[in-house]
Amino acid sequence: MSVLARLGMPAFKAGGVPAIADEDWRLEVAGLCESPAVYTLAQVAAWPQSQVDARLTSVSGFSLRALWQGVSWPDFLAIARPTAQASHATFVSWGGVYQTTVSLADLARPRTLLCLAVEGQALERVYGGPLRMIVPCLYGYKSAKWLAKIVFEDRMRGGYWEDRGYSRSGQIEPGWTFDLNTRQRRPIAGGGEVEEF
Ligand SMILES: Nc1nc2c(c(=O)[nH]1)N[C@H]1C(S)=C(S)[C@@H](COP(=O)(O)O)O[C@H]1N2
Ligand SMILES: [Mo]
Repeated sequence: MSVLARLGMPAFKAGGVPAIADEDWRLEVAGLCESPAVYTLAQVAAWPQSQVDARLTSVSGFSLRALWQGVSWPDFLAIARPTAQASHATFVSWGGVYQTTVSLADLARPRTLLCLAVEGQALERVYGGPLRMIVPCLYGYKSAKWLAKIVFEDRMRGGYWEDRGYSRSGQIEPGWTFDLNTRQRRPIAGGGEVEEF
């Protein structure tokens, strides 16, 4: 059982949990970039691997800090090579129902990760395995699970939750979060990643 399951992290699955074997998984990189391509999971796992210690903060009121492992956003950018026109990236989950767009400026903040594992264990399917985004500076709905496609674009777009009323920026607002690590309700300053605990 992963740390996520052990700490009781809720598992959101808007758009459904895809039923696809890891061998059949593909990550498509498209849009305004020099190297559009389709990669297998083995190829993604062979890219440089990093680890980030970061808190994922949901707008729905919970958050969890963990050690996430995978490909850092800067390492991914070196592979995809977005053009000068690209200002945003759209993350599409397997099946195409769930998607979300993030500015490249926000993605450039520390600890953005294409995540394959948590604390040494492959991500469980229910938590977005085999591949998900971790964008700790924004609300969790910007961290697409079951990542199938990354499209570089020149503008912000709507998305699954954005079209249902959440902000397109995904900016974390000042307020409260239930910290699953300590099982305490704690105040958060907002304005970026929750780093204070
Ligand atoms: N494909 C997909 N990605 C998703 C979601 C979802 O429902 N489907 N939920 C989002 C929301 S609202 C949050 S807070 C995080 C939560 O991750 P978790 O379900 O692993 O806790 O995933 C995000 N990514
Ligand atoms: Mo969320």
